Amino acid sequence: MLLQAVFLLLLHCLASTLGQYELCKSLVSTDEGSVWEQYACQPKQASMKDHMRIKVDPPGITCGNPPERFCTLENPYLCSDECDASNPDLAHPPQLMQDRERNGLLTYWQTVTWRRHPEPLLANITMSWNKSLELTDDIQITFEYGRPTIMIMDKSMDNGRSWQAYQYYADDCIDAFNMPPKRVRDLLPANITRVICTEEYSRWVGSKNEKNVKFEVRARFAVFAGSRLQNMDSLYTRMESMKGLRDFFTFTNLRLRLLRPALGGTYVQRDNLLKYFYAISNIEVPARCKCNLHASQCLLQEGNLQCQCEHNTTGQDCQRCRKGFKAKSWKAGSYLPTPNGTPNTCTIAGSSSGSNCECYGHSNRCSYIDYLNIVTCVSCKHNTRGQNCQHCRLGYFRNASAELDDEGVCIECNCNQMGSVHDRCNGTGFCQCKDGAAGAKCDDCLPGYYWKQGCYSNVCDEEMLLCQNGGTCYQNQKCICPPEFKGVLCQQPRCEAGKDCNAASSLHPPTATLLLCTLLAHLLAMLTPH
Ligand SMILES: *[C@@H]1O[C@H](CO)[C@@H](O)[C@H](O)[C@H]1NC(C)=O
Ligand SMILES: *[C@@H]1O[C@H](CO)[C@@H](O)[C@H](O)[C@H]1NC(C)=O
Ligand SMILES: *[C@@H]1O[C@H](CO)[C@@H](O)[C@H](O)[C@H]1NC(C)=O
Ligand SMILES: *[C@@H]1O[C@H](CO)[C@@H](O)[C@H](O)[C@H]1NC(C)=O
Ligand SMILES: *[C@@H]1O[C@H](CO)[C@@H](O)[C@H](O)[C@H]1NC(C)=O
Ligand SMILES: *[C@@H]1O[C@H](CO)[C@@H](O)[C@H](O)[C@H]1NC(C)=O
Ligand SMILES: [Ca+2]
Repeated sequence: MLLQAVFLLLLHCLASTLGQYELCKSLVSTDEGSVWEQYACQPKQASMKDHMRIKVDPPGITCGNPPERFCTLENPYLCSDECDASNPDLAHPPQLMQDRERNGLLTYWQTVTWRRHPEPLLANITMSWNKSLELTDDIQITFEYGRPTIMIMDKSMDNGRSWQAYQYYADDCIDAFNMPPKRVRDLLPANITRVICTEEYSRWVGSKNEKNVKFEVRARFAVFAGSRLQNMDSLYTRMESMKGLRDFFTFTNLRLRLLRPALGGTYVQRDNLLKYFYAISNIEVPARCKCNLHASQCLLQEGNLQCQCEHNTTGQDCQRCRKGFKAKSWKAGSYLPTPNGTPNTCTIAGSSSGSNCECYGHSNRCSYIDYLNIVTCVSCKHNTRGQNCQHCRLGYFRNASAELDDEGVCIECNCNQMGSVHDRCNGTGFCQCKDGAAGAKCDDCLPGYYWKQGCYSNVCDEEMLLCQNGGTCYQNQKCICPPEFKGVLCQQPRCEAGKDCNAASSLHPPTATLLLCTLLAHLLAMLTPH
């Protein structure tokens, strides 16, 4: 008991001197010797601008090629400044947004001027890391010569395959985006992950007074952790419990869409378009690598950030268990219970709780079945089943290129409902087809059949089952006959031989009358007593 108390105290000291979750494991001595204790851990915050790749679009948007003059909003008639890409002293290439400025020398990327007005002056800045990151403080973009009056920040969480809006910026949110203006500090806790439009960073206050545009992270954290972030435990607890909160701060790429430059607080003055352009001197992105609480270090390896995974995990984000450590399925570490969290370590296959039940990482639980005297995995995930989660569920088949412990080991059969007998398939994914259906998934028809929510044999075609008497075959389903013919293949004339068939269309009223008369005659015959 005492030992435990001392140990906990020690841990607490460590946690408070190191900052929270900075330690993945430590060697502690117990009565049985030294053992590793494991804790939830995460890398420190870093300045991610050092690792970002910047791309600027469209290609000709950077100024200086050809060289051009520009003026400033504050000094609109002194247009002596020059941008020249071929002169290092006068060039403003994109990398000046992420350099480390020395000796107070301001360096910035700059675009061409708005000579083409009224065509909009548009520029995209795409920042990529090829790594999941989590924001730890405000993103801050520093604009020289005025902040844009309309701008969107986007983010991607899948290395640029899909994008979503992160925040809208405008001097008039209704006018630019038809969104009511909001400030982060006014958001309710439940609305903290909302994508808002803000006017705080777009209004004209003079280009030297306020240069920064922020994406506010600190103010969002403060909603849970207090104004001085004094209660981080409360934030970490929310990170675990509030849906979408952690993902809100997670990204792999950011994109700035600059839609309208600073205007100096007035309308565009067409007689001097050389004072309108974008210039960015710095983009600060304070974040940490997302390592799923399984690493305290994140290092550059072959040009890419990589979590240094502990807890027997692996992958760029420690998002998998290492080979041979898949007795349970992988889980992210947890911030709870504070202050040290839960590591959710991957354990060696076959060693889980001494029961020797291998579930290939598809289940966390085993259960002993008394009357069979076996231990079996419970609730196999990833569409597996069986005592060791070693089979695929019905309707799934084994992925030949995946190991048994791969999450993608079972592939859905995907049998076509109309074309197949049932939704099961054989070991190579072939479904069992109904008559006339074909293909691995039974979504095709054999020759001589046509598809109409299943396969049906052709009524007509261009070879054997020809429509006759000038009829045309409609999608193998029926013959469209000329008016004088009927029958499946239009083989039958509408009127029998010997009858008067001259006026096919005027035939109907007399026929109907005839029919009525015949009926009446029959009726009369039935009613008449003999
Ligand atoms: C900026 O990116 C958006 C979204 O992909 C795209 O629609 C737009 O055309 C891009 N603008 C420029 C100037 O490349
Ligand atoms: C992104 O990172 C992964 C994992 O480190 C690496 O395999 C891949 O080559 C990287 N892609 C680029 C474009 O650098
Ligand atoms: C918060 O979200 C609710 C809808 O979930 C919305 O009705 C309300 O206006 C929002 N409040 C603020 C301050 O954004
Ligand atoms: C794997 O995790 C166990 C604890 O479950 C630990 O004792 C062992 O050192 C780890 N192995 C490696 C190679 O990290
Ligand atoms: C089969 O497994 C491989 C290896 O894990 C994986 O890359 C692939 O996506 C899987 N195929 C399907 C259809 O899930
Ligand atoms: C599945 O069925 C297809 C088509 O009938 C056949 O070619 C394949 O060999 C079968 N695979 C297995 C594992 O039975
Ligand atoms: Ca700079």
